[in-house]
Formats: sequence, structure tokens, C-alpha cells
Amino acid sequence: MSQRSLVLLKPDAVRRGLVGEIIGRIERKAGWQLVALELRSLDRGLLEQHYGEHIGKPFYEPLVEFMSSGPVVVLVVEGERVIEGLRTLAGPTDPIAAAPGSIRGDFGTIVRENLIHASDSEESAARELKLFFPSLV
Ligand code: IDP
Ligand code: MG
Repeated sequence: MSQRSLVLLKPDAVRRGLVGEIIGRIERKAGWQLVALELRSLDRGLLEQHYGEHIGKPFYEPLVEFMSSGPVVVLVVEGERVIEGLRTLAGPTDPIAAAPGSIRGDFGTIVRENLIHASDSEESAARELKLFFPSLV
């Protein structure tokens, strides 16, 4: 079941020089391909749409501040069960609870600054791909 997922390497990953390390882990998964890759600064409008489900929660404003605090790497990854697979590779939202071997478990300590976003379902992936890469077919 080939799928596409939208991945963001968050501003902490870029600032800390972890982009190569994280992309390397994604590339080494057998059969997964990068189909888009871009360094981009995200504005509030786009972040509001991307994180719409979280508007009104206490962590929402600081999350948008953080996500617009520096460039992110935007990726589209394609391959077998890539949506579930990338969530496993990333680990759970709280890096302290994330297992060693996962990206968040290996490199994170702060819930907000958890290095990576990956689409959480086929519906989210379709929505996020259209939002970030409207012309990608
Ligand atoms: P996810 O990225 O694992 O899908 P979500 O619950 O969708 O997690 O939250 C989106 C992002 O918001 C998280 O990746 C993290 O950066 C931030 N976040 C979520 N919950 C908290 C919190 O309780 N405190 C601070 N930041 C949070
Ligand atoms: Mg989420």
C-alpha cells in the first residue's frame, strides 16, 4: 500500500543541525522515496491551517511562535505504509516518553520542540499535501 506523507523538520531540528541525521533515517527505510524537499519559512496563516485542530488549546500560541521562529524543512515521502511508518520512526509527541531509537526519543526533551511532524492519517496527509504542495501531483 504505497502512500504519501507530509513531513516537517521543525525549527529546532534545523537549528541543531539534525536535518541530515533525520533525513538519513527516513531514506534508509527500504523503498521509501523523497518526492519533495524544501527549506521554507512558515507564516502564521499556513500554520493556522496546518494546526487548525489545535486552535484554542493552551499550547497552540507557543506552538505557532515556535514553528515560525526559523526555517523548517518540508518533505513529501512516498512508500509502503509510510504514514504509520513515519509516526513510528518519529515516536510519540512527548520526547521523554518516546523510545530510544525513535527520532524524538533520541534527540528531544521538550514536548513542543519535538523535531518532526508527520501526517497522522491518510485524511491528514491528503489535506497537508494540498496545503504545502498544491501543485504536486
Ligand atoms: P503530533 O505532532 O505528535 O501529532 P499533536 O498532538 O498533533 O502531536 O500536537 C502538535 C504539536 O504541538 C506537537 O508535535 C508539539 O510540537 C506540540 N504540542 C502538543 N502537545 C503539547 C503540549 O502539551 N505542550 C507543548 N506543546 C505541545
Ligand atoms: Mg498531530
